Amino acid sequence: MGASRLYTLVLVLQPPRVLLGMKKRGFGAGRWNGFGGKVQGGESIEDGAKRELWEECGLTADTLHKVGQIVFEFVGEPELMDVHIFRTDSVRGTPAESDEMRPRWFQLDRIPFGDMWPDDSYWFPLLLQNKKFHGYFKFQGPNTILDYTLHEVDEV
Ligand code: 6U4
Repeated sequence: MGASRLYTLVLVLQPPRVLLGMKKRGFGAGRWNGFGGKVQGGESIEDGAKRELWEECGLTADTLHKVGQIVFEFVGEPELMDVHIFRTDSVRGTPAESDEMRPRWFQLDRIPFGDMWPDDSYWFPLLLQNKKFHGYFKFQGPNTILDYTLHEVDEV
């Protein structure tokens, strides 16, 4: 297994609520998720995360906290997805729909796991407990997890 590509994922977590976006097109369309995407050449991972948050729902975050890193393998795809996950509780602006995402607040006891990536059911509980984590998920297509590892870490 060879190359990987950097991605970001940002969760705006303001207990008792979390902001998710319905992905309207492309990879993961039809699922609720955090905001994020590919890191571009010349930008840091954190700057990429802030840019995607702004582009996808119009929010500005001054500070992001690293909470996790998950590598995703999709059987048949040559490139691994190396996803860096951030949390913030302070943002500026009002969530706005973009071409890519339709944002909506969810109560933490009503997170729509049935309409999210299946791995989210594993690591969201850690996020909500303020834990940091490293993970690896091997998918067969978009719905089936063949294998995974997930463990808490002190530093992401
Ligand atoms: P383009 O269309 O190239 O502009 P871009 O917004 O750069 O896309 P995109 O939308 O393909 O990137 O990024 C995928 C997003 O989905 C990233 O935020 C990472 C996230 N993601 C990918 N697999 C995931 C998974 N299994 N579980 C999860 N988030 C995942 O919770």
